Order: sequence, then C-alpha cells, then structure tokens
Amino acid sequence: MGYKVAVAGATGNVGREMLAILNERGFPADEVVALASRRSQGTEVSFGDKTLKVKALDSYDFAGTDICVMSAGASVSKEWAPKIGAQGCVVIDNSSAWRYDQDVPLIVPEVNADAVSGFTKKNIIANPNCSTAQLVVALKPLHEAATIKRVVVSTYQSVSGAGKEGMDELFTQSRAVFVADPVEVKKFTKRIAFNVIPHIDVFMEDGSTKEEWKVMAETKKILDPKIKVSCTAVRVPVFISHSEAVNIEFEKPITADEARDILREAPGCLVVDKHENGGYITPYEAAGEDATYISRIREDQTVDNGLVMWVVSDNLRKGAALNTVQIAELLVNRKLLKKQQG
Ligand code: 11C
Repeated sequence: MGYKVAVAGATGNVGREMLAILNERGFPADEVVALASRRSQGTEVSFGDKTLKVKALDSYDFAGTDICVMSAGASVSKEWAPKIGAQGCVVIDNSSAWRYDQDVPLIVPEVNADAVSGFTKKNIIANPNCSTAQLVVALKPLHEAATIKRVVVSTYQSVSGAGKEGMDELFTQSRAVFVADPVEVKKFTKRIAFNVIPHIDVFMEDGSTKEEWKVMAETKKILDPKIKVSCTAVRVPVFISHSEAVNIEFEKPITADEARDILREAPGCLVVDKHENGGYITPYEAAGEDATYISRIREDQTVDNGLVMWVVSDNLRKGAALNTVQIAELLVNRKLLKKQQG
C-alpha cells in the first residue's frame, strides 16, 4: 500500500519539479494532491500523464495525508508546517523557515541521512538552500578523507533561484536589449541581462547577505560546525543551475588526483574534469540533471593542503525538488513513516 502525498506550492518552479520528480522516480504514492494558495485554486498541473487540479492549502484537511512536500515560501511554511505536522503528516519543507531550528533536521541524504530521525519532535524536516545542497554533496567525501578546516566559495546563481519572476525578468530584459527597448528592473536590484549582481537576499549587519549567511550556517549544521565558511553569492544571467568556485583548506594533505578518485565514487557526484577545451561542466549542461558535477579540480598552491574546484548542479532539482523527494524516500526506506488513517 502506498502513501498519500501532498505537494504544497504546486504551481511554482519547485512545486512543479517536485511533481515531476515524484513521478519520474516512482515514489510509492497511492494519491498525490496538488495544493497552493486560494488564488491558484483550480489551476491544472501535470503529474506524469495525468493532470491534477490545484486545491487550496488553507482549506485542505491533512488527516490521512502521510507526507507534505512544501515549497510555498517561508511565511506560508511558518504558519502551516506546524499545523500540518500536528495532524500527523510529515512536512518536508524547502523554505528557510525551519532550517535553523534545533528541533528540525536539515537533511541532504548523501551527507547526513542519519540525522533524519530527529524529525519526530515537530514532524518537520528542512531542505537546505540550493547553493548549500550541491556544496555539501561535494564537500562531504573530501571532509571524510582529509578533514576540511575552511571553505571559501563564490557562487554564480541562476535566476530561477528567484522563482518564475526572476526567469521572466532575464528573458524580458534580454529581449529589450536586442530590440533597443528600455530595460525595466523589477525583481532584481539592478539589470540582470548581460550583467552580474553581487547581492542575493537581504543584507545582514556585518555587510554579508542572507544568502551568504545561509551557505555558512547550513554547511555547519549539515556537515560539521567546526568548518569555517566564507561565501560571496552572485546572481548571473543563467536560467537554471547554480555554479560555485570552491577553495578548500584541509587539515591533512590531499592531492587533486586523490580528490578526483574520491569524488568519482561519492554518492550524488559526477566528475567531469579533462584538462582540455570543454572538459568541464557548465550550468547549461547541468540543467535537468540530478548530479552534482565537479570539474576543474586542482591543488591550491597558495595554502598548505588546499584544493580548488568548480561545482555545478540544477538548483531546482538537487538544490530543491530532488533533495526533498530523496528525503521522502529516506523516510520510506528507513520505515520512519506511519501510515495515516484518512
Ligand atoms: C536564490 N538560493 O538562488 C536562493 C533561492 O533559502 O531556499 C532559495 C532560497 C532559500 O535566490
């Protein structure tokens, strides 16, 4: 007997991807329900070869629903996740609302699967920020091998991280540039077409942005609180996939060849690293794929035990929807879900 699964935020970029991935991976669901705000009630979304009519989240009765995968934004999640969890339905939430709560596990299955069992306090599990997910997938096997002391990461984040409005803005501005129309700035703080913007999310007191803080705080929670992380997060005119240039300082020596071999065997990682023209992955190629791609692995000559690498992944998949579905699979595989009576 399968589970009853609700997808909350089903009309958004990530919600649609969650539906696609649940179907693609044959998640053991008897019934899948699409939920969104009242405004989207009645909208149709695809689930494999079926079409689901979106129901309103605020009038849906969660009794009998086993899992709710949610990507509806932090304020909706703050309000709804505890109510849904209290009804016995496990919430796997893609927003930042619960990530830093010590009673909520923050999970990337390839990295800290064992921590998932802590979900029972609130019936909520958090999914990390997209730029963190791909980073920790690549760091974990190297940390096991040589113990990471410090990471300096510069991100090159696609506009889909800012939702459909971000994608529309890149498209509209690019077209405006080509036809010599005025370029309108709405979603981002400056023009994104043919430009890059060193600012994602709000500013913090110390001059860093919330996105940069998230990468630091989440890496510590998922991987190891002892690792020091410095991040500069940059929006780039790419539709899908985030890229990261990552400098790592280790306690123990590790060569680029050793790192390449370790990463080749690591879950979720795919090494594409030929020292020739095109022998690396770009965001365009990673879009629609599940792997965290690692290229340009080399020794950093400026520090002891240092490596540099280039990490790329589809931010809507591993960075969001895929990781959420993998967490749901983890609950099923470890028999941690109690079937609800509807
Ligand atoms: C971006 N990483 O690219 C953000 C989107 O905390 O889940 C995801 C924000 C989050 O704008």
